Amino acid sequence: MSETAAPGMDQDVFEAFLDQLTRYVNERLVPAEEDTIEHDRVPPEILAEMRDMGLFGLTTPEEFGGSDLSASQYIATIRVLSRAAPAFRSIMSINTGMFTTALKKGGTREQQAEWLGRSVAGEIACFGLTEPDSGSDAAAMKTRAVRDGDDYILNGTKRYITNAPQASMALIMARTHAEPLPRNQHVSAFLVNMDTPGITVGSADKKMGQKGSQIADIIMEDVRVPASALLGGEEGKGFTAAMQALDSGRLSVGAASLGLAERALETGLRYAHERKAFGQEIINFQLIQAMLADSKAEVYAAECMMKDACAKADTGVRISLEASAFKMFASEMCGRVVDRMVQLHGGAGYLAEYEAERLFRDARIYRIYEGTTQIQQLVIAKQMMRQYAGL
Ligand code: COS
Repeated sequence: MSETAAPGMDQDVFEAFLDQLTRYVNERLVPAEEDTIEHDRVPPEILAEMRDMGLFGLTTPEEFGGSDLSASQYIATIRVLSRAAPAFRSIMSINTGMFTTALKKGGTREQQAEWLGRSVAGEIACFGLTEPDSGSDAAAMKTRAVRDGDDYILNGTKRYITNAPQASMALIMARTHAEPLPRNQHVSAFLVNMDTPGITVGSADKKMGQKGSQIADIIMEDVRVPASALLGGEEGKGFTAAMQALDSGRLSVGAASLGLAERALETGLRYAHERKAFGQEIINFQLIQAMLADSKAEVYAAECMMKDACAKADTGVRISLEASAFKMFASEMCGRVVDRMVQLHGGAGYLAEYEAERLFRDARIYRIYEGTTQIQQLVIAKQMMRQYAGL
């Protein structure tokens, strides 16, 4: 049997990188959270540092200037980064997750060279799938792309688009057929410069949490792009590209949920050692211990799922079931953990002064974006039915 090299970066080099990143997260990003939240943006000097560290090129092949991490390495990196406020992951993870995945799996070589090169250099990307009238039912999108000579003309509105205000590049999913086609082949994907005439970005939406990460509408009115903008050079591949990108994006949201849950648990454990009630630290009370223990066990379960799903991804097989299962469990788990940590804090848990309150708000979106828990259930069940049918 021939030995195949493990995918990704040399493991020793990767571990040294992860140690360095862990220090950066604790010593630089966590102290920068207040500024990030107050001004609702990642501070420019931190963004520059993140670019210099190569964080925008984590998943890009070396030939295009990236580090070509394996899925296991990349998702481990996202988990570490997600111990700090979510904005730091959000600003780079559309590049390294959905945008890069779609290009790697579906882009032509010319498209990869141009757009992955720009992504590695730290130009910010966004991913335009959701619309005012289509979220979970992604294929029902209304945005149209109509061929006009050597160009396509795009019209439509994309909604809740992470990083839209900062992005210079977008992957926009649009209908190239007015009527639905089997397997959603009416959808195509386009690589679009955000400064193309006809594109307007709405003002950033006010959200429950995740301050520092911005979302907004992208409005397209007669946006003319060259035919070379069509991902893969072929119509009808956009839905598959989006779903493949989401498989990767869901691993990333699972890891973000895990990182946030770990942070919340540390906060709770610390508070339980400091806070006194009935004459002693509350950590001595078994009902407090139960909250911590249940949370720890669930964090551990999510960690095991993450490692297993990523190990499968590293073999190159389709991991829709595992990505959805991990994303669903980890995000729901994170919701339970942050809720318990607020409870453990008592009245203090409801105050903005303690970070348990922010973590509670920040966690809520993980059960919704990149596919709600209910959508993950559908994906998992569909894969189970396929396996049952022997497909
Ligand atoms: N990998 C490769 N190809 C895929 C794929 C994947 N993960 N998922 C779908 N496809 C392709 C396949 O060709 C599939 O046909 P087959 O199943 O016959 O092979 C085709 O796309 C159609 O897929 P499906 O039948 O699953 O499409 P549905 O219209 O039933 O929609 C859901 C599926 C609902 C799961 C999908 O619309 C979805 O994920 N919605 C949520 C969108 C979302 O997460 N939005 C969040 C915002 S984006 S950041």
